[in-house]
Amino acid sequence: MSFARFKRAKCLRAAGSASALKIEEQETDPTIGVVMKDLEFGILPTRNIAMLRLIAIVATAVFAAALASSAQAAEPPRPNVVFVLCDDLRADCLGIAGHPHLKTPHIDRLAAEGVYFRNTFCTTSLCSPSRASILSGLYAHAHGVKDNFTEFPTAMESFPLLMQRGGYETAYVGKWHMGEENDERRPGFDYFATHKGQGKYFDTEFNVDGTRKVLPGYYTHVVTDLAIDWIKSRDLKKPFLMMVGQKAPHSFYFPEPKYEHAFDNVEVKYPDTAFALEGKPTWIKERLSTWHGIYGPLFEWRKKFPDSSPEAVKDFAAMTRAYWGTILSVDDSVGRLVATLKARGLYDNTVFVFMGDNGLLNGEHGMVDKRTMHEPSIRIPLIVRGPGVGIPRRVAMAEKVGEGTLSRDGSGSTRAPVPLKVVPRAVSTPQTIDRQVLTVDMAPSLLELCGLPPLKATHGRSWVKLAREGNDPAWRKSWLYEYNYEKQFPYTPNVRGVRTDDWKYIHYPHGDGTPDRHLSELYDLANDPEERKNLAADPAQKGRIAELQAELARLMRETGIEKDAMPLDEGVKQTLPDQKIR
Ligand SMILES: [Ca+2]
Repeated sequence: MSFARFKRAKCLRAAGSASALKIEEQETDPTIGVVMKDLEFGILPTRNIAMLRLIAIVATAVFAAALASSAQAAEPPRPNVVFVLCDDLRADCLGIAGHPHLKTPHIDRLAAEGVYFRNTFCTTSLCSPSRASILSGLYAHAHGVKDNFTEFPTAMESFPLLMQRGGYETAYVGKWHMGEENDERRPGFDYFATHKGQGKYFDTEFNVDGTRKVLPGYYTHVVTDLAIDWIKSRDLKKPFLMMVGQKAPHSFYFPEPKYEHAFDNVEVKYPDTAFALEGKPTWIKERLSTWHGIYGPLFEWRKKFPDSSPEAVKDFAAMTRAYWGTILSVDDSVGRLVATLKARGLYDNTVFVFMGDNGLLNGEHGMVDKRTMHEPSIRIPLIVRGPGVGIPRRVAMAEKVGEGTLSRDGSGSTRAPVPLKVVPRAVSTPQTIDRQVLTVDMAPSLLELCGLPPLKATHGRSWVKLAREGNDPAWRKSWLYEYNYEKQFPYTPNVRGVRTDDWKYIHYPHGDGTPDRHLSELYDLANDPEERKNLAADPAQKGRIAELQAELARLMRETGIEKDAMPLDEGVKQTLPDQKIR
């Protein structure tokens, strides 16, 4: 778009003692994804109209030059991708999600400048299966990583592999966690820096692209350093993909020293739902004192267990504060990555993804950990910022004038506006998507954003149209959840369920084809988002349950389940898991 295409540009004198500088434009330029409508510099509280005009001329010239520069490129370069994948990050543990105590300004800013997918879910709430679904776009029953001990199949397609084939330089740093004992490079990546198993919050031994060494320091910053070093070493002839696998905020929770006491003054209680177990399946009550229950050891925050006394909540509070503390470092890491991209002029052509692999129960229904199909376990954060993402929005100028900042609401300084500096930038108005987005949607979406061919097979759908237009009437209205009983963690049965926009039906197959031995669960999510009242035994819901069972069967067929193979449910056990795999 050239300056000549501006339909109107004019200075308006606002009423009263203040003046407003305004440029109006009704056209949209799809190449830059910006609606140039009603650009407003804000209220300038000065009497110097000559200076106003000077500002107008310089501001519009600078902005027009920026637009012309965008238009001159025959084809926009393919975007880089920076993908931060957190481990066990609850969807509500971000400032943008309205958390009452956690401040995450860097992550919030990504959301403010991009798209915030407020209803994103994992299809299996367990680290390795979910990570494999993010990479491959497939359900666990199809990619085969059904537990935390299975490698991602080397021959399986993934979005990094297709990006590498499509001319991207690809890198992975941090927690991979598919294959406990393997820290070698995986297919699809030109550079790989990971470690065996879970890694540690301090001083983890990494295999940095073939060289094993202990990298001293706090994990979150160590992997950020690795990522930044790699980004800085690009010659930029090729676009790149940098995936950062954070360990945080996975258990056991150790914040870095500066955040160790960040939440000491916050009172933490068990959530109300921990005590509202009437009408719930018996296995949920059996779980209370186990490794995954609120009266159990709480990832070693409680030394004497089980303890159901009211005062034992102090251990739960300490655990929760530590969990939150690790998230503050993740936000710092995002800030450093963004600063690096900006300093190298890469930010605006980089798709920045911030995501979690699965949710986490923090006391809800008396549970800690994940694996179940309850909301805190399946909800994950997803924020995407970058070219091709987000509907065109109103854009404003932010500009420093003298010692005061002009602002759109007129709250800037009243001092004389010298010297002049004008910088075009996007205004921060979060674009929130409410449709149900899944882990399996990531791979098809990123490939579309990068202009690459799709996966041969996927259970996911690209959300690019959703992200660009704000809605997609043909978007899914229901989806399948699956989890398989683990002998190593015998605290959750087999789970099969369906979630629609408003309802959730969960059942717990025994694993040998015989009738269920656990009560199923039915929740009216629109009226009971905290899943307090299980309606599965309500005779009035018989018809609805039949409908949801039919939908579950349809989704299983759609995702290629002919015979639903799963382990035998050996019941909830009070034994602790093996020390090596905790
Ligand atoms: Ca995880």
